[in-house]
Amino acid sequence: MLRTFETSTLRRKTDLSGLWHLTAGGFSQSAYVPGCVECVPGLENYRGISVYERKIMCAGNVIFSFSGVSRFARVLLDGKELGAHEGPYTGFSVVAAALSAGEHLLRVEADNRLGEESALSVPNDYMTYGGITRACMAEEVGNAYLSNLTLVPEGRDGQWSLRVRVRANSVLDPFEGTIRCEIGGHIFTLGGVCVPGGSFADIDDTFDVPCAKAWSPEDPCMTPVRCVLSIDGFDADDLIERTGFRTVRISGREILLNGRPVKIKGFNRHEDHALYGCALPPAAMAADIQIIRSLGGNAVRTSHYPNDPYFLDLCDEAGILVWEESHARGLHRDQMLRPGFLPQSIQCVREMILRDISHPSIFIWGLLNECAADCSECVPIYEQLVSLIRSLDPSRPVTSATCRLAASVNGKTFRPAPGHYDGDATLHLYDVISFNCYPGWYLDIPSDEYIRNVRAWAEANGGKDKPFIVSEIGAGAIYGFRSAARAKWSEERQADILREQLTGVMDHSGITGVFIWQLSDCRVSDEWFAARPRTMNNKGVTDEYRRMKLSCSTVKEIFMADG
Ligand code: ADA
Repeated sequence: MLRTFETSTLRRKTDLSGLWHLTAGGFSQSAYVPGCVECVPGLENYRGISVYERKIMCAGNVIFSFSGVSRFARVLLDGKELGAHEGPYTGFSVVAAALSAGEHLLRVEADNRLGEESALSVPNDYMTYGGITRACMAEEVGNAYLSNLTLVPEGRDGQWSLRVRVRANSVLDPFEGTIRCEIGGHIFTLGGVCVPGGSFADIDDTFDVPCAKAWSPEDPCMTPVRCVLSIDGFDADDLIERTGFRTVRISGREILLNGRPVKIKGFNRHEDHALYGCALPPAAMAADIQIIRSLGGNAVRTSHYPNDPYFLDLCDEAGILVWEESHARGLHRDQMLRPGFLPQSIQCVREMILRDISHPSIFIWGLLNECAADCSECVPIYEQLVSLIRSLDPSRPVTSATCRLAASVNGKTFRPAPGHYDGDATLHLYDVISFNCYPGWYLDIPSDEYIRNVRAWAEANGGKDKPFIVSEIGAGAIYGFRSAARAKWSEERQADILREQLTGVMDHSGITGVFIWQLSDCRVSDEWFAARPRTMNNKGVTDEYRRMKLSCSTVKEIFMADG
């Protein structure tokens, strides 16, 4: 299942989860999909093309949808290429037309090599796995079918309206039809479409929804919306998406959800697990949400890429607020100026927003975590991507997590390199200011003082009177390493540092929230950082198996005590 709910009632669907034949690195056996190639014994460090094959019974026009193939995918049916896709964290579909009824051979080539052509996926402080890492599905459709259904609620004076956008597509022949929307027993007509053969037509309409029930973290009420395409009085195709009626607005230094200020108590989370790599099964995703809740958290940041839509559905249903982020972590000037960087970033932003705009849990979009925001040649890239996000979705605020503030703020003397500013030069672009900081871990400064310095600097450099989020704070600990001396890397030391950091942050008036780095330990690319013990980022409050470290009770105590 790509989603937690049925997305169509009229299509014949085949869930493509299960055993496929995998050929990679001398291995030629069956392997479970979705899954990471690195979870196959013997392929733990494999980089190369993984060839997945399986037979499928189908007929007519078939849409093959993939939620995530890492990182470059080529899809073939009966030896003929249907399409290709760059980027591990957003999904894609390919269509096979007029298939004869019977058995067909589906082949997916997943390439996890990192190089010039993978501008966003580079060796990094997280692992880029390989394989068909998220769910996939085949659906039979007629000549006319729907796609790209998105829902954006708007609330004013207690009245709700819904903006619905949907695409009507023709595989081969032109058609005329009408589209209606069904919401909880009410029917709204979207209008007529006239679609040329092999082409598409978009419909975009907004209507009042008198029956709407609001969504909130306390009462995360999801509303299914079914869109139906009718031709000559027959229902030719349908699509179901869900919305949650809520608004997100910025007022001074506050983020308002349905008019009420929210305080973020969140966790950064990588899609990573000791047993599954980045291909967490639904039960493991649901368990992560339970851990977040049990520790008093109300939010998650999808550091540093768009997450599995199934996880976002679970967040919608649990009322967990989501900061969703387009893909990029810590890329420096030369990496940002590579020819592939901007086009791949634009593609990632577009695919993320088109796919995820309907999730009520997403309250903010993030981009370009700790990239070169202090470099004059890179600032225009930030400007372009922020305005793209705003044009695709004006209903949510935008932010970027940075760690670049003027060195002099913390008493260091520093002369910026040529072409660089002294600190982040992009804060004026955002609705919310977000800083990553590790006082007590990378820096020997009390958190309280550090946050005060950062805020004062941000206020004077484009962040005046804006909400302020501490988007990362944390310290490392190796699970099971206990030390009476509270030594570095011990669970005790991590708990101490988190207590000091969280208290310093939470006591600061005007802070809109904090995301702890991080929920669980995660694997790091071997090529990236040999100095990370175990080749893992060990700042999780749980380890990679979700075993809780001592810091969990510290976090819980502080999060629960804070209103
Ligand atoms: C950064 C970065 C994270 C992680 C963290 C750390 O702030 O955004 O991805 O690398 O540092 O653990 O040092």
